Amino acid sequence: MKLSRRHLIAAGATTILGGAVGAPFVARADQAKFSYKYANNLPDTHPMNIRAREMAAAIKQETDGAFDLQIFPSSQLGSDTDTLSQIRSGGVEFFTLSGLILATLVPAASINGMGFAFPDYDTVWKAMDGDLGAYVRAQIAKTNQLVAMEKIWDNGFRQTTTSTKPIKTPDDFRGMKLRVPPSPLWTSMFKAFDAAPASINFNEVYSALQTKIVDGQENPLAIISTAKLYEVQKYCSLTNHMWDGFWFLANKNAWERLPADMRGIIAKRVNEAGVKERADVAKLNANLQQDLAGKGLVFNALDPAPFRDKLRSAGFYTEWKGKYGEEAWAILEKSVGKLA
Ligand code: X2X
Repeated sequence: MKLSRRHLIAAGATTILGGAVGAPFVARADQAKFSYKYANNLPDTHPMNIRAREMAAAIKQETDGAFDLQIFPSSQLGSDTDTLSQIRSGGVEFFTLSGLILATLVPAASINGMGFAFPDYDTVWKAMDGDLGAYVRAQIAKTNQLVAMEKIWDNGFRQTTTSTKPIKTPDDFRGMKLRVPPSPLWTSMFKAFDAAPASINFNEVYSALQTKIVDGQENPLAIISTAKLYEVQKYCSLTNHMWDGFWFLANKNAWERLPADMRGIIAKRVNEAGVKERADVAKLNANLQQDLAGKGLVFNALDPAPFRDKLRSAGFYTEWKGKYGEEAWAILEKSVGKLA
């Protein structure tokens, strides 16, 4: 048999492949059967993303490489509003979203953000790992599009920053142009303080503050620090006006497509990472004040009582009790005491 040049090249190629025996096989075995996207709106340096990376590595290892979680921080896949649409349709498989923004789809999900309701973290975790969290997750499940993992991740108690003046009494909010996340509860609360709230997604907050489209915004210290909002704000008033957390959401179809044992591994690792993230954020929020003051933010504490009184007299609690309904409101008040 006469060997043509083409045959020789082909034979050579076979030999090269042969010489690398095992390599293509290993590559195939290592290839994830499932590659899911997880989107979030926070910087890479926030504990949410640090714990998520750790969690993704643990899941990969425990599933022998069969499940690969790709993390997209900093709203890389779109604003929260966009990403909420994407997770509903399955364009994104996982998303951590503030319950208050999720409330644009599941109204009950903003209930933990009720103004001046939660006094401390102990009360928060008791409620969110207990009846109140279970109630909200059941409402999320009713969408038939989303599934919420059991442990809500911490965003934190929200503080108010401005470029104009500190907030010391409720009247200081009067007429203030304040960025709020897109959610009826936020708009309603700051309107009750006679402020001028503007709904802006988080991915546009830094530039909205920098260009003075708004005077201020409100977020926990861990975000003020990691998103460098201190660069474009002067005052930080410790309003602690609401507690906010992130539900770790899955697209329901994508979730149910996974084998049950894989779902078990993922849920366990996500919840475990969430509990670690809570500790990280609480620690940051407790320790960042000094650090941020060093970067130029001027801090003040305040008495929350007049703020709560103002909301009460503006009819804010009664209005929201009507919106959430008796059942949900009773669960909230069982945790935090009487509001309305
Ligand atoms: O948008 C915000 O301010 C943030 C990052 O706190 C939320 O996700 C609600």
